Amino acid sequence: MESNFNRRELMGVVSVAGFGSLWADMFGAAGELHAEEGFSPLKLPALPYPPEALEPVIDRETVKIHFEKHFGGYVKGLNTALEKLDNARKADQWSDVRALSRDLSFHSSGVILHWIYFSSLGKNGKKEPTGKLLTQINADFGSFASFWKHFVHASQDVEASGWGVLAWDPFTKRLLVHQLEKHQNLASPGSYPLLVCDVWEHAYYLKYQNKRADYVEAFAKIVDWSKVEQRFMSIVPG
Ligand code: MN3
Repeated sequence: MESNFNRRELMGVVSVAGFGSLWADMFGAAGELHAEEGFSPLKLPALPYPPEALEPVIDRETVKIHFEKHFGGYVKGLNTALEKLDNARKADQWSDVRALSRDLSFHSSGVILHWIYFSSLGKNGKKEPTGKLLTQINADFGSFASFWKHFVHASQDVEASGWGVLAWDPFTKRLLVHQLEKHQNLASPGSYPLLVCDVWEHAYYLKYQNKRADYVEAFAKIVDWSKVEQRFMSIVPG
């Protein structure tokens, strides 16, 4: 069953229930990474709103460069890593397996996080969670206000480049706030990101320069909690 090998391999890195639908949402039918023969690369999906839609919190230019060049770069990097691993298997040549495994983790995590980031934002979205997600937030953090402080401080305080993440951990069955370094370090295996705040400088530097804290504070204005709730309900049924 050569035809889905790369997809299975990738899903092994990121898989929990629900990632399948995220992947289909992002890449559609092209998310089946292999055609019958040979390697079929993923294509950058479309930005789900015009690039100026998040102004004034995030300027048009930043959204455009971030989505097309940076997110696009991770899609390209993921394709390269998958293709090189494909070639390594065919040639039975394993001298680069450590570097390629690192590239696979870095770029696949970058792709998933960027899609969750861009598809969770909108200026006129739902400003706070309700329903089952709110109940879970209250159970795990005490209150929405207490959770949000934790998320903001974790995001502001990432060392160098990374992310603040609200994630569902299917093993402990609770919500966690993670502070990811780069895209993949300090995560819990199998935890599913629900809401992410990108604090790489490319996400805010044109408008906020070195004031990361101001960007993270303003981020609250563009989170669309209906998107976060949809994601939560898709992975925690019932
Ligand atoms: Mn980014």
